[in-house]
Amino acid sequence: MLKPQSLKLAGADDTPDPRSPIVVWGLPTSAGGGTGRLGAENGPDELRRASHGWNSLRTSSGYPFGGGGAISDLGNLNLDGLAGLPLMERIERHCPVAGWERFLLSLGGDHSISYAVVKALAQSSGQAPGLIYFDAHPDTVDMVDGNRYSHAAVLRRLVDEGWVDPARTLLIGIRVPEAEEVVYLASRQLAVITPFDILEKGFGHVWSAIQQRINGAPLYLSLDLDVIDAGEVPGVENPEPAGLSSRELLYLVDKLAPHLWGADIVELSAECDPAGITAKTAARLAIDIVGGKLQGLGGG
Ligand SMILES: [Mn+2]
Repeated sequence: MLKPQSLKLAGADDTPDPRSPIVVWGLPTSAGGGTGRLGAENGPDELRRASHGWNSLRTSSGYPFGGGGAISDLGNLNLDGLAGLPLMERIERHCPVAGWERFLLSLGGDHSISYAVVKALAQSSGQAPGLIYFDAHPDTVDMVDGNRYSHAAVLRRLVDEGWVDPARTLLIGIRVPEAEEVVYLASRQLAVITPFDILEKGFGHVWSAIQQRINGAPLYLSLDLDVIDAGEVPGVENPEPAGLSSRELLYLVDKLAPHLWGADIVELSAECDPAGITAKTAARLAIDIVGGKLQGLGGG
């Protein structure tokens, strides 16, 4: 069901081994979207392709890595024709990492995939992670057109079903919540940092809020590319103005990466990315995540 392929994330070993400290897989679907532009099903391969745009691999803060068998890209899971609950169940069933025993980077796909991945990891370990959620949207509507597993409902499902720890959850970059989402976020006391908060309080404030959630239990990063300003990333399903710059996001992700236990990068829609800039930005984020994690593990 998992199709190994010749196109791999830069730095990944030629021969994938699911027991590697860092495991990468692609979840090519746009079935959880549908409120805007599509194309997220090509996201995993477009990100992989863009990751080969540099001659040598180093994180944004300069840590060099690559080779040595530490990173395995297992390919894409076939999700053709699936939507809603059956789509989630397919992802959960084939999740290549049990518990938090090794680092899993999932390449979306629209944001709905995060529900299935986080649920699979939390369920198999019995440990609900803290969650750093970079997104323009809080993804906490109850359902979209009857779909409870829409990309706009993913965080609400994770919180309500207990697959993440709400006290260790932090939303960053939120700027266009729906009315029902404002009510929901307050009712669950979920912490939100908006781009205007960042403007007023600076990045020291954001980093200390992140640091409060690093301690102890597992910490998961879910990274919706639309957290970045629409002017920098046209290739997402729902681009929004007034977002973070890629420089700001890479700064935070580079610092955060060594502390992570799992991550995803979602919503890359190559069809709306004529100059390939969104794919290149997504690739840099992936490089900072796996490179920073390797640095944290003391290898590479
Ligand atoms: Mn999202």
